[in-house]
Amino acid sequence: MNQALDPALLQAATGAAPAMDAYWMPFTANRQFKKAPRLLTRAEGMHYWDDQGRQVLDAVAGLWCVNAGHARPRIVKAIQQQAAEMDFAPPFQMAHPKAFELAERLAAIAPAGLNRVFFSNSGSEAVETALKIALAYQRVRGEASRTRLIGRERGYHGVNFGSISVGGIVGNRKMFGAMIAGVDHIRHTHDPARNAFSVGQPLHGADAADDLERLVALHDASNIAAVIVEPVAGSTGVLIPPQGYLQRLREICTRHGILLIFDEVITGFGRTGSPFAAQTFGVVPDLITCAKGLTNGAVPMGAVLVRQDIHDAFMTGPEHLIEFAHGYTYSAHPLACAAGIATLDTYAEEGLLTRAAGLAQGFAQAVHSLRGEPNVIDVRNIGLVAGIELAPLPGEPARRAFGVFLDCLAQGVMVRTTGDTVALSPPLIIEPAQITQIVETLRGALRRAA
Ligand code: PXG
Ligand code: PLP
Repeated sequence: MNQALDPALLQAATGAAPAMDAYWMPFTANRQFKKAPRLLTRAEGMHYWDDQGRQVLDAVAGLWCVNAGHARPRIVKAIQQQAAEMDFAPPFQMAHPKAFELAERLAAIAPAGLNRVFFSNSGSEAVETALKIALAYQRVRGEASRTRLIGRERGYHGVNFGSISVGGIVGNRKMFGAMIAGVDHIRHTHDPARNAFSVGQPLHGADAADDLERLVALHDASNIAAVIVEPVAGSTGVLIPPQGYLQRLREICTRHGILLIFDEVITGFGRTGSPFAAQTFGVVPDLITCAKGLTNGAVPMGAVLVRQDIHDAFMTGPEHLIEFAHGYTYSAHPLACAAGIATLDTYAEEGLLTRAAGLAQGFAQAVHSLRGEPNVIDVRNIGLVAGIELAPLPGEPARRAFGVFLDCLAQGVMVRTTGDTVALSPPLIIEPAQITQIVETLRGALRRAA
């Protein structure tokens, strides 16, 4: 190519923005974005900087993942050192020491009994892996008729076919045909008529768990392998489980031999005030999926935490045979493992996995002070996560909240919106003054949007 016309060189020479045609952006209104791009170029601690050099307070931990804040030195160094020392090691029939170390470290902070760890590269893959473990486990324990999977309306479990099949967000499902067969959904727990503006866990709705009994009555438990739910539904707009709901779901699953999977991709790693939401709510599932905060968002990684006896049920055939035909080229990638260990070190050194518990009350007070602002129809919170739901503009769902997002960004605070709910999930290192900054910026944007 004629060097003078090489777009990359031209860009470097002129400092112009890169061409934007080739990149098909995920979960983005591509045409709208490319007309007015929002580019981040640097991050440290609680902040981003954009391509104009403006500082932006991060009120969502990137995308619910940077729980220790950005560019933490220990994590940066671990990734740099690992990249130089060993870039990749095959994970099938071979391994490297840090994979074992990270698995042990995860088992140590997981709810008691969930001490076996299978690695993936994202939350979606963790969910896919957990569903496959559940189905295969039912076979290896001699319950091969248990093939059905149950999700929940409004659930988000990622974007692969298993994930959207058990997921319950119509926009993520409607374009993709029949998905996987044999899936049902229990009803969601959202009940604004009775529970709007609940502080922490809502009072009403534990009986929503009884919907599982309806599906047992329809299919018979002998055909059901597992139920998957988010302990706190994040993506769908921060839905907090009603008091007693998760306990009741656990009890019904146990009674019928159905595995209970908690999808803790968002709630894992301190978001609710304990390492896992299972601990916050005092309910132990059979499997936990996690990702995001596992490496502080620095290297893609997911994991499934598995009850030991479920794992052990696979370890029965001839020793030279592969027990579970599943795995990814990048399972337990060395960079991800190095990042994960350094992340858990950082969490431990700074007490971050329980820090949200101490900040929760002040955070709750701050977000609930938005009650009464224009168009705020509900505020929901637990730990360091909150949803502020707005009345939609007539006939234009999601538009009002997106306007609020843009306004906050212009004021130097990055929130996230999902539908007409503004979601807050700041890094767990946040200081009270920054909680005030987020809430007051949001208040101004809500008033301007009215
Ligand atoms: N399960 C849950 C509960 C999640 O929140 C996934 C699975 C999928 O993880 P990956 O790593 O494959 O994206 C998630 C991811 C949002 C939003 O703004 C949330 C997620 C992803 C994208 C957007 O609500 N959570
Ligand atoms: N497609 C092809 C042709 C492959 O060879 C592989 C892995 O070897 C995959 C897909 C799966 O890739 P991954 O292991 O990164 O999920």
